Formats: sequence, structure tokens, C-alpha cells
Amino acid sequence: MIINSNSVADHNQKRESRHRKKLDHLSAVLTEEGHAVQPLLKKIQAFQVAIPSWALGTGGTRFGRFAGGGEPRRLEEKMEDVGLLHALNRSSGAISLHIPWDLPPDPIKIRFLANSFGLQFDAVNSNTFQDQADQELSYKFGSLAHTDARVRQQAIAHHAEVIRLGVELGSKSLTVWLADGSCFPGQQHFRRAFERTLASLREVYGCLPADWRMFVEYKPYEPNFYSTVVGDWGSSLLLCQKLGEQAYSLVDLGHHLPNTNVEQIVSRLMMEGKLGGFHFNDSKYGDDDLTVGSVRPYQLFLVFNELVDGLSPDSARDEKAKPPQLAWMIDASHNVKDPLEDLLQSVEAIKIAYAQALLVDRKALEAAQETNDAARAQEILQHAFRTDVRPLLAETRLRAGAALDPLGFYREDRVRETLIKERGTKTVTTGL
Ligand SMILES: [Mn+2]
Repeated sequence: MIINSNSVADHNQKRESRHRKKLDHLSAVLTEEGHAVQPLLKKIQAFQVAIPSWALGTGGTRFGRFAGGGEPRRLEEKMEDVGLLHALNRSSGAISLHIPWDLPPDPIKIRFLANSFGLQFDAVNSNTFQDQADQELSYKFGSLAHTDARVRQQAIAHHAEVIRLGVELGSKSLTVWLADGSCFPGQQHFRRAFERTLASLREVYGCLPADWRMFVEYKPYEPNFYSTVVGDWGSSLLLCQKLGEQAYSLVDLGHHLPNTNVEQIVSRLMMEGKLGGFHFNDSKYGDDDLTVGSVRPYQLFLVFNELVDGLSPDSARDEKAKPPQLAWMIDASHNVKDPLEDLLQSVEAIKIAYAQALLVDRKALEAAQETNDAARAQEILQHAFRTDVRPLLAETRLRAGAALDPLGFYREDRVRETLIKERGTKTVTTGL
């Protein structure tokens, strides 16, 4: 399905005068506070969030999965869905593939299709957390950390293949998330498991083209419940430091134990020039499944506050601290909402937090920090957080030919109904 640009124009026309009033008011207030509105709009417009191929279908838990209908059946339809999101918000211009769930039958054709939707290929993701039908050895007891060298070799070869496919697609990075770990005390020797992982990752690292980056993602538990080989940012950073300058840590918001100060982790990794990318989601307990910003929007803002601080040119005190372009991606899988509606909400929440973080008065905040004025520091942060920046986001969409209200348009235009008509009610996305 292709979004009709005339319908978008009609949708926008109906809302434009109301939008104008809100934007004029906000622009006047921001200008008075010393912000230049046009550069802000430019930054917000440029901020693109990659959509993972596995978020386009309804996710599930181990108890069940309740598909919504009209979901993409194969890679081409997944790309069509991301193209659809991008047409509605002009902020989702990249897709992240998961191999082997999204094995491109013909990479050249897939690249051409991506081009037609204005999409780039973000990081490619490997999968050694489950066994594939044609696979010789099992990952039941691990992959890159496995005690058996033949299993490790099989997992290394898989990563090399993922990189090869990524090169054909025009991707520039590989994300490695390992399920390796143990469920019971004593099951695994911590040090040997780490050393085997490092040795395996060295071989994968050796397959990287010179202009590629490797992202090492960490997660404290699940599917292993006693220990995870790459369980925290410390282990990830340690691996990346040992691997070399093409290796970076990847922070998935949901991959932390409850109450972890994620924004401080972001600051530490940026300080070392080792933050490579971000997986956005939200959680109530320790999962990574809920819509970004649905439970803790203030935490999301605080994370962006560190990101904006770390990305600003004045914060780079030396060459090492200068962060490369970060990879922004959503990584959530939920079983209640329409996946496309959820993704529209997620992208909006991310960009709201980013825009609010751009409004933080950093000079005033530094002065408050240097004089230990905790109350003033809180006022500064929350003043930015409580600013309704939505008119800025809407304005960037209007200028880019996207919808003033993407979710509203999605419902008015009955997009899901059209997709169900095209694809049927009982569709299952590959990989889910
Ligand atoms: Mn993730």
C-alpha cells in the first residue's frame, strides 16, 4: 500500500490553522527564552529513527501471540510498512534487518525497493539465540561462548554471512546480541565463557569491512536467568575495548535491572567514545517490550539530555570523546497494539524527548551543578521536559510533506483495513 499524498495534503489542510496558532505561540515563547527556532526545526527534522523488521508484526509472549491481521508476510511487505511509516512522519527512513528472519532473496532488488521508499539499511542483526531448520549444531547451550569449538565456529560463520549480506544491502554496521549465559549456579565458568566470547568476537570483528562498526548489545537476563555472558554495560565496554576501534557498546533501554540509572551509563560510554547506538523501548519491570515513552517519559528525556550533552561539539574534550554518528533504533515487541500505530507513537516519543533535551539551558545547568544548586538544576531540566514541543515536530512533518497527525491520518485513511484487504486476516511475519 502506498499513502496517497493528496489525502495527506487534505488531512493537513483541515488542521493547519490550529497548528499555526500553537506553533506561533510556542515559537514566540522559545524565542523570548533565547532559542533560535529554525535551527531547532532543522535538527528535529534530521533526526531519523530506524525501524526493526521484527516490530512490524504483533509480538507475543511465551504464553501466546494474538495477530492483528494485515501484517507483512515477507521482507518486501515489511519494507512497504516502513515506507508507509516514513511517508506519514518522514522520520523513519531506515530499516534494520534480522538474519535469517529477513534473508533477502535478491539483495539488489531489495536495495532498489528500499530506494523507492526513501529508506536506508541500518544495522544488520545476527541471530544465534535460536536454532534454524537447516542448522547442524544447536545453540541450546550458547553460541559464541559455547564450550564446543564447532558450535562457536558455526556461530562465527553465521556472523560472517550476516556481514556479507549487509554489505550487499549497503548496511554499515552489525549488531550482536548474544543469549549466551547460564540458568543455574555452577553451570558455566564465568571467566572461560567470557574469554571464549571474546575470541569468537575477534574472528567476527576480523570480517568487518573497514568502514563498518560492530555494536555489542548487553542484557542482564532472559533467556538465561542466572547469568548472561554480556550482561551489563561493563562487560560490553570491556569486549569493545579489547576488540578495537570499530567496536561500540549498544544500549537497549529495556536491558537493565529495575531502577538502573541508564542516563549515567550513556554518559560514561560517551565519555569513552564507545557508545555506538541505542535501542528504544519502555518497560515497567525489566522487559524491553513496551512503547517508547509509554511508562517513563522522564527517563527517556534524561537519557536524551545526556545524549545531546555528549553530542554537542563543546563537550568533546579530546578526540576520543568525539562521538561518531549514533545508530538510533526502536526495539520493542508487544502483543496488544497495532504494530504500526505503536511505531508511530514510539517515533513521536523519541523525537519529543530529543526536542525537549535540545531546549535544556546547558550553561545555566552547568552553573547550577558547579554551585551544588540541586533545586535550580531540577527546575532547569523540568522546565525543558514540561515544554510541549509537539508543534515543532508537527511543523517539521508539514514541511516534509508528512501528516500533521500521523496516527490520526492512519485511522482516518483506514490503513490497517486496506492492509488486511491486501494481505488477509491471518498473516504471520517471518521471525515471529
Ligand atoms: Mn535490543
